[in-house]
Amino acid sequence: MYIKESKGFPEDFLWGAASAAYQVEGAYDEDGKGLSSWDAFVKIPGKTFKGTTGDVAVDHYHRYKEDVKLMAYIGLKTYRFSISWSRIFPEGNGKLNEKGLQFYDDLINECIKYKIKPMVTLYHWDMPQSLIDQYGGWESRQSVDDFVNYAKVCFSHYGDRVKHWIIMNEQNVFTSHGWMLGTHPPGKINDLKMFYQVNHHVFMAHAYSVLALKEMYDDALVGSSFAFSPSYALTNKPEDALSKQDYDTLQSYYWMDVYAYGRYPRAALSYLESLNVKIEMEPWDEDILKRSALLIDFMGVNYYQTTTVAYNPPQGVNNLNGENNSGKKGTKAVTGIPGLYMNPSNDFLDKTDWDWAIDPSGLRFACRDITSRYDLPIIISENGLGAFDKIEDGKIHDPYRVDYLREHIKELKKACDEGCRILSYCVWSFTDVLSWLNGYQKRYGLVYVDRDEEENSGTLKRIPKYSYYWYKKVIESNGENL
Ligand code: BGP
Repeated sequence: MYIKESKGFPEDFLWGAASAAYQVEGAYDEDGKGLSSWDAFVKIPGKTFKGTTGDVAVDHYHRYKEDVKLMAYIGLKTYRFSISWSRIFPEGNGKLNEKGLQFYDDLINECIKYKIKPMVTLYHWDMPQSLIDQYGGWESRQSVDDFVNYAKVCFSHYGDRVKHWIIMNEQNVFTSHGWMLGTHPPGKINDLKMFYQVNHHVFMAHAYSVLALKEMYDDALVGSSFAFSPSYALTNKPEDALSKQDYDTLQSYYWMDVYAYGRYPRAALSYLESLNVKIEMEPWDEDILKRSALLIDFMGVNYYQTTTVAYNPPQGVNNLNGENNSGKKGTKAVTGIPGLYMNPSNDFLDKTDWDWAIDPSGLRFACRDITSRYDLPIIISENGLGAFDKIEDGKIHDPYRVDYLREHIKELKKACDEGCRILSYCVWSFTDVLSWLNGYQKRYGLVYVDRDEEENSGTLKRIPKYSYYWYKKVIESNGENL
């Protein structure tokens, strides 16, 4: 849409950067923390790139003060981080761990000291292992009660200082990797029934948490973050357009509709019925989902790339996992579900070394789509570039990351001009972090961390990259100086 004059970003826009507990904290068994699903999963040979773990990660647990100080220097307005459930409840339920509570108290207070608003994610994939041992984790309905109990403890303990809450991070990603692709815990492959059942439990955990938070703090802002890859039809053949609809329904709206409308898309339910998949629900679930949908304040969006969709005949591509986890460009395979759709590469777009399509306009497309469909404010809770960064003369020159971020921010600004209500933009990630399946070599940070795949490698020293200094100017100019 051509808008004559840009109004730019709103004055109170929250420029941020993000992390997740498992990817940065380390200290995996310190101060009473229980093991999480990821602590256990990474120890299974062959599950992660070169066997990398988050045992030490980038040691944020011990170095958070240094990290927050670096955030303060560039004037970061918000720091998005996640709480590790098994630090608060080592067993997931039962006994509370005061030292775990204290860690996040300290981190939150440190942020506030520098006027950085803490934006807290409650679940960024590290389920307490004990709950998996007790009853299969998310596979059991019991997980809903235990999650909501954990959520309430966090709300009542930190809610006086934390205004922005993200309940779930990328429910679509952790459930599909966990129960369809077998690449995240619990490592199950093609367990379609359980995949949808688990999702229902996670939706209920999200919904009850939203209701609980609003009862305690009606001025809190709450939502969940969705990994949104908007799609383009490969051609204007009607069958490609319909496959795009199937893709959107099953891969995007299936989650966002539940968060925002409190109901599953009808086409998805019909499809599941045809596969004999029936989601077990309590009679009151629909009502709870609807009530929570009325209360969410934003749609959280983690945006990295768009997807291309083409019709896939019943005898066609049958491949759920095409991921390139090595960083060897051009090794991603085409994925597809026979009879529904396939996802060929988009020849109009450049790719990262991990074959993620680089598409800044996709971010604007995502915001426009959410605004039209749900009319909700949006928090961009992640966006960034994974790359091989090299130190030269003690410095990291990453103009490619600046280009990536600049182009995405430009498109975001256009989305604001087009009426989207964007509240915040968080770069993934503040420091370099452990990439779940890609080790330490896939770096996203504005700040370099001296370590690689080997445990106890590197000094863990923090070195601000060129992109860090660039982002400082972006924040100072409220997105005008790009
Ligand atoms: C999102 C996750 C993040 C982060 C990011 C980059 O899916 O929420 O935790 O990891 O993607 O992904 P990757 O590390 O696989 O490159």
